[in-house]
Amino acid sequence: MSLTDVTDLHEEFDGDRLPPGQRETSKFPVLSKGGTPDWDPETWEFTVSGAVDDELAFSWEAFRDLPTETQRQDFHCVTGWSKFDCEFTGVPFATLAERAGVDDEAVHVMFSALDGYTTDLTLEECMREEVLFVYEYDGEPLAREHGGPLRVVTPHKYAYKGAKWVDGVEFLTEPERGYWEKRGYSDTANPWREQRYS
Ligand SMILES: Nc1nc2c(c(=O)[nH]1)N[C@H]1C(S)=C(S)[C@@H](COP(=O)(O)O)O[C@H]1N2
Ligand SMILES: [Mo]
Repeated sequence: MSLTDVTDLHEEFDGDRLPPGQRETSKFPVLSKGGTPDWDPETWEFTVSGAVDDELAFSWEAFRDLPTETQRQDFHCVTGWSKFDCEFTGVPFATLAERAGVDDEAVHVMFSALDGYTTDLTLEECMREEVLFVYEYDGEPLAREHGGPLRVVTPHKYAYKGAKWVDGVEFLTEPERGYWEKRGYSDTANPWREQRYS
């Protein structure tokens, strides 16, 4: 199995591995706005929509046929904890973007999830290699409370930018704000710049 280590990405932001104001934890706390939503592998559908050439829809079975990558990543929660060396396996965002064919006018992305959560990022920030749709953690199926069957990871951002239970990604021609972004959390969310609030 090939493993890409992206735990050095803090160097790009001239920061320490532990971003300012964070403390390291070896636990993996659960942070959800509500409970863990139900999912049914028979009816679950993941959609790619908006400003693309071809809108896509995947069943759980079809999604599992997409090529995956495993990365070692750090995880930074805006509430102040960081977890180092998470091994995530999933499908790169860029792979799905390529398959759908993103329009030239697309500049922004909105992720949606089974619990009604949404979060947004610029297209450019999504196309980075470390943005993955993850379904395995440390070689095991991703736990339901951590977003299983499928979640997004964004180690270059605070973790609220990574939607758990993700079931849709929409390409937008203008920026829009997601759940926490509308409620005062930072749009840009760079941990090394301590962009916690807007
Ligand atoms: N669908 C969904 N995704 C979500 C959230 C949520 O409430 N719903 N919480 C976010 C927040 S604030 C954080 S810190 C991480 C927490 O992930 P974890 O519970 O696996 O630690 O998920 C993010 N993604
Ligand atoms: Mo968070």
